Amino acid sequence: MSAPYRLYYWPIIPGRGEFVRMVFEDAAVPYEDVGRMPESEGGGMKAVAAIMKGKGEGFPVYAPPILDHGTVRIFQTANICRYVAERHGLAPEGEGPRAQALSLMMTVMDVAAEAHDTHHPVAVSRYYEDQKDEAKEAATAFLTDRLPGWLAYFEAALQRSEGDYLMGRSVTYPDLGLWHLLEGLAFAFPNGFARAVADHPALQKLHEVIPRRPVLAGYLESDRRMAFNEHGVFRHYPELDEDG
Ligand SMILES: N[C@@H](CCC(=O)N[C@@H](CS)C(=O)NCC(=O)O)C(=O)O
Repeated sequence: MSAPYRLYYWPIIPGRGEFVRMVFEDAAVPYEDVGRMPESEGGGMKAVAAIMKGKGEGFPVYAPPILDHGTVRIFQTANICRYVAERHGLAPEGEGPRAQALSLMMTVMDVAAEAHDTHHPVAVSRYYEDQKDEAKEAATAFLTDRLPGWLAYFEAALQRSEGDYLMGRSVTYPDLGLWHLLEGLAFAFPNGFARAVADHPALQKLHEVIPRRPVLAGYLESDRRMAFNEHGVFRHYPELDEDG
């Protein structure tokens, strides 16, 4: 029997951990969500904190999400998604396409990081309430100057693909990541996102079809899927949205 997958991520937010869950869930691969397990079973926040920032035994990892798989311990969201997807049929075949898929996933995570920084433009270590004015400025710049370009890029990537998905006719992990990114942006900036995505038919189609995938649909409708909230990467502060 192969070693279990153990995902370490904060239990109270979907956050970056959700990009990894999307891959496990779509591939119907069992995994232990350690941060969401009881402390009595070795889970919870403490278990996550115990191995981050180079603590704990073995390969030093920095920030969650972190994945343990037997003797393999890795971090960085895009890299974890790649690792799982390549083992479970959600990555393209061949070295070149696999490297391209990783480029796409890393770009998804770049946009997620910029979306996060709209509510924490001064310092991640300080409260949103202490940087609200700067956050408004950053969110306006993100929605005006940055988001249109990111979405136009992904639209072009989908249009140029030989199929309906980023890497061709089959869903691969960057499609799942892009879908979750679109969900997060729609939650955080309902007005700004609706305007930005309006003239991007391929993105709209991807946004519609991914949640219809039979296995994934079961997860998305279940209470295992955590709702977005005001602690995670994507936060809805109405005052930061367009016309907010
Ligand atoms: N580039 C990393 C960023 C990881 C990250 O920022 N993780 C957050 C949670 S989403 C965290 O807990 N960071 C702790 C810290 O930086 O101190 C990735 O994509 O995984």
